[in-house]
Amino acid sequence: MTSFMLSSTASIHAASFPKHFKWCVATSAHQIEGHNIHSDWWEFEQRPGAIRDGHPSGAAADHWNRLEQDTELLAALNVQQYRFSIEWAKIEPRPGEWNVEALEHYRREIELLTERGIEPLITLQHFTLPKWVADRGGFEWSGMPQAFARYSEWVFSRIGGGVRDWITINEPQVVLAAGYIEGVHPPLKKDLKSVDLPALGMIRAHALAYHRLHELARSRGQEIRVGMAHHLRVYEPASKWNPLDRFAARLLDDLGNWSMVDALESGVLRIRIPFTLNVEHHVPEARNTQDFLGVNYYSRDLIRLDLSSPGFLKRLVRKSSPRNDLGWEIHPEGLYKVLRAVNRRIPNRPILITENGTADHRDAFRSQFLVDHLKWLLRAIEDGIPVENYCHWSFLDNYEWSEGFEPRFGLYEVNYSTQERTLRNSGRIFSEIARSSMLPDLKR
Ligand code: IFM
Repeated sequence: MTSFMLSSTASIHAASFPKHFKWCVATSAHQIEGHNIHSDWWEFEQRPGAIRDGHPSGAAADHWNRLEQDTELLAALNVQQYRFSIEWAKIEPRPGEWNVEALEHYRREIELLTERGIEPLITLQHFTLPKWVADRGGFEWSGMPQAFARYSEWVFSRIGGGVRDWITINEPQVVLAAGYIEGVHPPLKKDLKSVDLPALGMIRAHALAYHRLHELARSRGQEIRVGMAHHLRVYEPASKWNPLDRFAARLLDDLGNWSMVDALESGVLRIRIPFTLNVEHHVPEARNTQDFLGVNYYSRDLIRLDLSSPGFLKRLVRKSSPRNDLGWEIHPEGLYKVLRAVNRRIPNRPILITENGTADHRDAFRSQFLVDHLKWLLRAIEDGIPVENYCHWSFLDNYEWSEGFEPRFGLYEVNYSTQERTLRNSGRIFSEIARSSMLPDLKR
């Protein structure tokens, strides 16, 4: 096992991050809080075979009962910002029935953070839905935009007074791919054509919530920003000499990376999948509804057109490339490529890095991953790309959806038998970077 240490010669990367740059770590409610019993995921996890390691989320990292201690651990990372999600299924377990205790819990969480000078960055929907919403069709349900906007307003009007930045929906691209194409997340559909309705539902839900939150904020004289967290990947042809691979990579880039981003700019959602789907939805209320762009970056896929694969595409990783515990390619330059692509598409819009991290249960390469990605991020900032922050995924180990508890993304290790948290070496390095806003040279 390789472990990385901060060099005793204090060799710090010459350039440092801008003065107001914010260091942040991220989580989502279902993955850490535990007992999300009124959600669609809770039900899904009980099915045999649903979760790779066979474990439902249960108590997860028991964060619900450890707010005080966990906030201390957050503060020890020297972060200025914490991205977390509010759980709709806990706030509104049945239609129109508002759980005031759950709301009070999140109010307290915001208070604890604020007392320590940590700014909350709130996600309103991160993969899970209340079961009653999922039973009505989730994002395919015509009442979804109203229901989501009503929930968002309820939260904002009661506990949003001190919160500036709001993320409506986390990774719409992953919800569509995993839930509607690959069929590994609820609602377990496996049909390329089925992405049309939920994609439209997400755009409408976001747009309605965007306008309602802004109206409310205006009426209170509060300044807020609202956006989405987009999962952006690098898609490159498996062989750059093969025009079919180039075509396939381009297609996936348009569809996977940009269809939702563009819809929130232009108010037009275009989904083009050859021989399958060719639709254009006009949603004028969605035009110009991202005050910032949330970027979740993890990896690169090399794309091969392959008629025998589902969707006619194969995702490959070059044999020589480093991979994480989940087999994802580690491609730090990809963060730079993605940021350049965003800034070319939507020049000068504030960008938040809402997630970046890796599954590394031995903490063998996370430190190097972190520093390498941050070097490329710094280069993007030096190029003038307006990136305001960096949220590392994740603050602590958590429930990795259908992969269960095995993948370890945390700066803190969690022992799920005792719920004990231990700062990893990479966590130490992160906290030093967050304190100094400078990059260390790591020695092995
Ligand atoms: O754990 C997830 C998170 O919920 C969404 N973005 C990717 C992370 C790692 O897979």
